[in-house]
Amino acid sequence: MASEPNHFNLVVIGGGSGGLACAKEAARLHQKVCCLDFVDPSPIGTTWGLGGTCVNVGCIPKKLMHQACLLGEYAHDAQEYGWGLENKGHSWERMVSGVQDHIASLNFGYRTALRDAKVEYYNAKGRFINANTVEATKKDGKTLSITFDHAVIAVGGRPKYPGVPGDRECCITSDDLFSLPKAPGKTLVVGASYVALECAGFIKGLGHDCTVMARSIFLRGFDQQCAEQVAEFMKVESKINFIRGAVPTRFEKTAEGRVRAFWSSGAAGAAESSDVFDTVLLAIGRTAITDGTNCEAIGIQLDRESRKIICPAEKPFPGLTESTTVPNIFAIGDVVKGGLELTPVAILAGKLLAGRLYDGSDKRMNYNAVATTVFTPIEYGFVGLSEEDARAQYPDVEVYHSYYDPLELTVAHRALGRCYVKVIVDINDFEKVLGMHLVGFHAGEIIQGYALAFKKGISKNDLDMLVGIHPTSAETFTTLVVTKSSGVDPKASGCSS
Ligand code: FAD
Ligand code: NA7
Repeated sequence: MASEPNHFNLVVIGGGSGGLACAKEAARLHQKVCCLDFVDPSPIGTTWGLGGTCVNVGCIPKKLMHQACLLGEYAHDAQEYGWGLENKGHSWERMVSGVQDHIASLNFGYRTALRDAKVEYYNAKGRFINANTVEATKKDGKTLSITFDHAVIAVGGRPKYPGVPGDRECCITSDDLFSLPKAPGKTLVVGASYVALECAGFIKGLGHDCTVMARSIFLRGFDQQCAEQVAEFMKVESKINFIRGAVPTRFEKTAEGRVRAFWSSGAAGAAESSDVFDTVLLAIGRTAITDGTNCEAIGIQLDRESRKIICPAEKPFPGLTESTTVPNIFAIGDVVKGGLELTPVAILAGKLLAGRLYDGSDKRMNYNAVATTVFTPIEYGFVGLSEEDARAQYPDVEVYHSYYDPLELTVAHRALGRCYVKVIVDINDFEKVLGMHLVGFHAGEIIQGYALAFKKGISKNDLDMLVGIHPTSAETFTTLVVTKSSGVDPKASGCSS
């Protein structure tokens, strides 16, 4: 069979973070591999190249625009440090052009990498016909039948719309924001999680009036003390407006081409409020785009609400797997129910799966203790449990914490009293560290370093015995003495003692 032109050992549906990693690794292990990638345009017509969400409409443009926002802050700091800088404002168009040029170079790099790896790539949408056949439909409507021994579903997700009148006609999502041809202007961001707060942060930081509409808590699932600190910073220091306890009810285009947004508390009969915005960004979560693959029809079980793939445990291993309910078809990345919507998770899961299928490896993805960072105007990085989860899972928990002022910001007199670290420990297990959290600057870089130690298993004493690098923000983890239970004020106090 393997010699037939349209038969492959492995077909990967989805050329994003996970799919590309899995396809390249399988090809490196001498398999005949095909990768299909296709992007349906957003309701306003935005589309993009090979590489998936992270490269085109996720991590990469988001971090670059966050950097653009930080540079504005640094320009302010620079003046306090004596630099004579003239602030001529920010050009959205110039930033978008630079960001999109970089993305185009990455798209090209991915195509070249697939060619070099000898992975057959089709810019085509994959749809299962049966458990060994996929139909690939190209942009021009031409179809190709492809058969396979194994398939991997790595189709990721797309932003949700709330389903209220005018949402698709009047609003944009993160799929559109990073290539928006002109500056967003006065913006309403609907949603209060990761994507909503990050986008609101850089939109405001680049000089645009910005309002966040939160229907309930900030950063659901994250440590709530830290989440509140991030939101407080955005409100007080970044001067972002917040509407809490509200959901949009409808959107209308005005005669001037702006958008009137209506909202209420969501309760039946609740009064509506409204305001006019240049841009409304919906960031209310994502839906897995598994329906386009017809996978349910061939026996793959999906979660009804999220459309994510249910991956049953692989005996004798407990926990999350990449196996679907069809034995020769697997799932990785954002489509896995109960997984983590993070690029490095999709990549490692894809590589490890290829190793298990084609190299006799037994290495499995560990979805626990994955470090991450929210790139809001004050960043929030963590690894391990939130304080809420630690207290729910362990009977005796202590929290060591401290506010700190990064030295660099003291001369600039900026954001003082806002940076915070906390370490959560299990009192009954020699103060084993259960979670490490940092609200501050360069949080991603700092937490990435500590994440390895955390994964290996450390105690509070290990942190105390670690000699810090002075003067850094990261060293605050090595000097924590104030416990929450003591009630002592954890405010910053100059050089760490
Ligand atoms: P994707 O990268 O989404 O790739 C799936 C690909 O499959 C897409 O190209 C899609 O068009 C294609 N496809 C879909 N259906 C078909 C089909 N039927 N046939 C062929 N192709 C198909 N993660 C981080 O780790 N750090 C961050 O800072 C971060 N920031 C983010 C910011 C934003 C705004 C967003 C939206 C996400 C962010 N993420 C971040 C999450 C990260 O982008 C995803 O976790 C990651 O891209 C998931 O990879 P994947 O391979 O599962 O899917
Ligand atoms: P999340 O993490 O699913 O969060 C969705 C947010 O949107 C959350 O604040 C929700 O509030 C809110 N929401 C959901 N539905 C609505 C409606 N109908 N109206 C108003 N607000 C709503 O999604 P993100 O897009 O932030 O992140 C998804 C992943 O992408 C994330 O894990 C990153 O890795 C990348 P709630 O808390 O439910 O009240």
